[in-house]
Amino acid sequence: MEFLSKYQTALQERLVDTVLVKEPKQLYEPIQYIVSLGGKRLRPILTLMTCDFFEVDFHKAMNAALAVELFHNFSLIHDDIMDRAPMRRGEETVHEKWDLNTGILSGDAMLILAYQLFESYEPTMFQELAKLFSKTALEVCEGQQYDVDFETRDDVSLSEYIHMIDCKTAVLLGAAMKMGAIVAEASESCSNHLYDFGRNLGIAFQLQDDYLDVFGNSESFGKQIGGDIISNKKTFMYLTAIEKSSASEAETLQHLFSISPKDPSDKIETVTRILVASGAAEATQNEIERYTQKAFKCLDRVAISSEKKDSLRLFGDWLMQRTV
Ligand code: GRG
Repeated sequence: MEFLSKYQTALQERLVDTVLVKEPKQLYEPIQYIVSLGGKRLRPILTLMTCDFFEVDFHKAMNAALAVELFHNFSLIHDDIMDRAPMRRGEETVHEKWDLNTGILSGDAMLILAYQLFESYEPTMFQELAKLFSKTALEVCEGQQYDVDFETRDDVSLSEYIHMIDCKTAVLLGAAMKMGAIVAEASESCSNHLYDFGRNLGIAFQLQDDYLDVFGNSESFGKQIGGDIISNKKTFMYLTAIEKSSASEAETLQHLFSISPKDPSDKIETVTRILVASGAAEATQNEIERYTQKAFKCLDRVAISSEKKDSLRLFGDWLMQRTV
């Protein structure tokens, strides 16, 4: 993805400066640590790219892009605490490397730092960006709560699941793009279509994340494989398998998702087998494709050149072929 390198380079330089360690080190080192572990930087790239596509210097969107990436990294620290996850981006999670309280406070500081970055915009733009950011952050919280609630429910529907990942993951991709459009002073209609593009792509992206959690490679994916199975997460793939399996296989799945064995390897193996045999794994891939195409459709009424729309489609296709 050659055309992304100019955004990546500019972003990396500014990110390094944004997370410099100062006193107290215990607060700032974990911030530098999580950010320096890398990641794909999808969300800030989307912000910069969107601004650029409206022919406005993308550096103008840099602080909004940095805010989105800091917010994303903050949410990863807190998510890993809530999930008791040992690994992130192939390395120890913040709460494992330091401790729980450090993860909570450094995460909180990142959220404030993210808000602070909007202060560089003039009042009208600041208000628009901050408003979108607050709305999005609250939706992410709602999504996270639904996710937690679903762990103890056995009647979650597919549409409830999609609503949960829309809130937890997709709205941030949509907001990242809309922020680029706001900075570029694009029309409201264009900004909203790009928001919808990002949101649909975000749903496809989270479905892909769930798929990779089972079928990915732990080294390239950077997380423990089978983590969602271990923590009994009722993903789209699990819910589809329940619908598509025979009564006895569905019962096995339901039972396995009600226990937490010390050694989860047999559980992971059986669940994985049922996910494939029931056709749920394939159905999830079809759903990823359906949301990706839905996202592409949103580009029809965006006033940017067809060449730029092609770049966004390329980006979407690349995202859905990822193993990371
Ligand atoms: C918003 C106040 C407030 C609290 C946050 C913890 C929490 C509440 C929400 C969790 C949100 C979350 C972590 C969703 C998962 C999204 C997701 C798919 C993460 C992985 O994204 P990638 O693959 O990661 O882009 P990299 O490592 O590439 O940056």
